[in-house]
Amino acid sequence: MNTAYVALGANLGDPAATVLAAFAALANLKESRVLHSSSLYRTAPIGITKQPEFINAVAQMETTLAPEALLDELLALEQRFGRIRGERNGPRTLDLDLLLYDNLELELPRLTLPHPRLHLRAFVLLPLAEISPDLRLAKRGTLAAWLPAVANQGIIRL
Ligand code: PH2
Ligand code: MG
Ligand code: MG
Repeated sequence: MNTAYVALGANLGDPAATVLAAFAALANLKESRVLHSSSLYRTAPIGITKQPEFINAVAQMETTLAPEALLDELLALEQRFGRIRGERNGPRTLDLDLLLYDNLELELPRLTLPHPRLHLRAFVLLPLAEISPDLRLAKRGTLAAWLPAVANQGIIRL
């Protein structure tokens, strides 16, 4: 068994309902189960700031799928939820990002682990810290050490 963390994000349609439905879909993924789901967070858009607020959350999963197989399942779920890939970092009905997979460090064209920006984003760090406060990141130390750096990013736990 392997432990994987998945970030959920949505800012089109009914984002809160989508993220809750996505948690349920993750729980039904083959060879996998959800161990912990974070609260939902309402978050200010990072990057392209002129787009609707996001709902974000994080799931801790247990899986026997290999990292790329899990990624394929996540991308298929995005499609099932009606994701249309438009502008990079633009609005989306559902974004599922693989954040961490055990302590694996991986650099593939389509998958970098740990997720290269996770420690810079309150919308990932806060839900992650909620469900796994003692987590350490490969080469980046504790989650807690990164929290002050994102304190000015607008985020509300719902
Ligand atoms: N995702 C992005 C870019 N910006 N901002 C927030 N608040 N939440 C996101 O999930 C998000 C973002 C690219 O995936
Ligand atoms: Mg993303
Ligand atoms: Mg993504």
